[in-house]
Amino acid sequence: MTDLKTSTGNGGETHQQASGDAPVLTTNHGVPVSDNQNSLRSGERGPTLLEDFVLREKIFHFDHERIPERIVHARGSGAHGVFEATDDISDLSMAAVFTKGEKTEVFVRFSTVAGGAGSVDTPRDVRGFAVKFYTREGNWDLVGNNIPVFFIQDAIKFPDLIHAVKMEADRAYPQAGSAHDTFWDWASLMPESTHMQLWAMSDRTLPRSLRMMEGFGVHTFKLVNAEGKASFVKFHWKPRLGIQSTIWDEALKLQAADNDYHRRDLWESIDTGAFPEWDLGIQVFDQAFADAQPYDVLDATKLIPEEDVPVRIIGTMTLNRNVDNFFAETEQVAFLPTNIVPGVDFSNDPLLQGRLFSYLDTQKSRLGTTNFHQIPINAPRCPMHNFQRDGMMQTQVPKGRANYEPNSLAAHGEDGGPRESLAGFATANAATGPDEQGDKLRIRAETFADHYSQARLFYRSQDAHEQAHIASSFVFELSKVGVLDQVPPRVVANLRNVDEDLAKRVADGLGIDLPKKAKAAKEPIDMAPSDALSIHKNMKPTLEGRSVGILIADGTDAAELDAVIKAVEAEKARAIIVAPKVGGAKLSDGTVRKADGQLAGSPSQIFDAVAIILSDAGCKALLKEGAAVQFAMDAFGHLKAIGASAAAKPLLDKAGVEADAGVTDLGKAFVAAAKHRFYDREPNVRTLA
Ligand code: HDE
Repeated sequence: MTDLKTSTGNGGETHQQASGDAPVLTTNHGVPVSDNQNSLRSGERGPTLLEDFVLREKIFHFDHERIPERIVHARGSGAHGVFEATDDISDLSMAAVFTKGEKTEVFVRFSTVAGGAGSVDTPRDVRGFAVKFYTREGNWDLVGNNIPVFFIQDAIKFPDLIHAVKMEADRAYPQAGSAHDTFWDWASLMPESTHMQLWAMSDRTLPRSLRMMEGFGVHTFKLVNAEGKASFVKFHWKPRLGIQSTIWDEALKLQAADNDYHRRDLWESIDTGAFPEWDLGIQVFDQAFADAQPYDVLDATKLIPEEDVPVRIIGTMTLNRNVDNFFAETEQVAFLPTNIVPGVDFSNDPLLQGRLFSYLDTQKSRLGTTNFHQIPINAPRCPMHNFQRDGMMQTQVPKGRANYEPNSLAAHGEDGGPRESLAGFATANAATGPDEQGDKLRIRAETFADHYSQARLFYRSQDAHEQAHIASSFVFELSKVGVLDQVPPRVVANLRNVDEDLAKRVADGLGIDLPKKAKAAKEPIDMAPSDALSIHKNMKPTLEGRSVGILIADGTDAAELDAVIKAVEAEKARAIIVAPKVGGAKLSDGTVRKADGQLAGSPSQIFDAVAIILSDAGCKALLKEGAAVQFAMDAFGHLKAIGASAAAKPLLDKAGVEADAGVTDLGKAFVAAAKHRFYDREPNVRTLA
């Protein structure tokens, strides 16, 4: 128990002196500190002394608290958890992490890509989905994204992509968004980015929650079994809560309402025991399948439709513990695609091959030392021995003389150090294809030349609402292109190769003439649409893990309120009470019900559905409250269910809420409606491209 005695110093400041079990405050070198309020000075009003090592150490350490932020994926949120293998795949991989029933500790970091560490959580952006498995055979890092394809085919283009998308070099804006000149200038000149552009312009880049996103390893990897037989594999994470996204206007308003919307949502879910879960799935295929496809499986701008190779679920990941310290864990975690274990191997995907260099290199720059693997969050949980020595911030103290190998020190009774083992990678480098070597060339295979067929596949697999969102996003983003008039037509010229209707809608939305179709390096083909690529076709009608905002005011019926709370909680959702004053509202039965949020700071965009429970007098008072009108108006505009008491009708009318399937009374119909979004309402509330 901390037991602190408080005394007051000359200036009236508080001194807390340790006694009992409270630890003594010390310097970094263990010297007790008697006074943490006053620096050492010559006389009461004299100069501060250079010899004050307590002051100097404290300020010195503070001055160096920041480390370079990640060049990409700087803004992230992390959590600990466990992965449990649920299927036997020993015929495919010898990795211990996949042994049925095996539980492996994991650390996950989700991130946006373009923004800085202090940027907001909800811009339109790809999300990183990086998982470190601390397996008993060493760390395996699956460093993926929430989109299964990437903008480029070759790592050599990555610096250009990132320079173009991040804030512009001279003016240092915009922060965290692609809606600006340089990104679209670059993208319009890179037809290979078209497929990913379509994903980026879809609602995939507006996740409702990190807990409701899919994750993808993106590249083709290999699994290798104990006989050395290799198979190709793509990794998928499927969220147990279903995929769900917000819509653009909602995402924009979320930025204003809560910069930390996703970070807070992840933290609070874990904190309240609603642990986020994903199933790990694999698509496994062989060289014969790869050879038969109209795309190259080594091309990271391509996916493999789940209808062609079904996703087989092989395990479940549960995030069950928040970090103890953001910096020590989430900031210092270092993911390395080079971290693989026996039984998992790389393919020759040229994007993956480039990543294998980049991540190791960047950690040295970010964390300052080649010994970053010793930081607790990065250290393997299994034993680790080798002959690497010294370096900055070395924390291990190896004993003896064995820092080289081979050696015969053991013959003299000395510790000779570790030795190689065939349990390692002897069999893991099994080749999969016949053409894995050849002449030294800077060249791209002809099989990488089709940049449009899968973009078309993606677009045509979406429902009508999703297509309208994609077209509208292109219009929005290209409308933000300033002086570079040549850029929007160039994007639309590319889109004509994807889908003529999409191109027309974008041109029309921009108010420009339809440009000539861009010349395709290879004519696109029509692939069979894949339902797995649509969010809407895969949404789960559920309230689990969601939240319902309940707007009340003085006079709200207590029984009605309690019934809604009970019904919402029965669905494993959170019921959050919003009132004009955070102290609460005086209900019909005379009791005061405390609010979870004040109306002005709890707009409806932070909830999945809203209930508005008002008395006649309460409603009358709220009619003059802009935030209350906006609460209803935005819930309607963001296609959410609205359950309202009869007395709340004037507020709904003022907010322009029209009767439809999503506007209900407070009974069972409300909870049923709250499990959905009402996309059919959208044409009534906004014009989409
Ligand atoms: Fe990354 N990427 N990347 N990336 N990436 C980084 O590594 C890089 C790529 C991804 O939460 C950096 O530690 C290159 C694809 C995630 O800490 C850096 C290329 C995919 C994270 C880097 C790619 C990703 C990163 C910056 C092209 C999806 C955040 C800080 C060849 C499969 C990990 C760091 C975390 C981070 C380089 C392309 C995912 C600079 C050169 C494709 C999730 O090393």
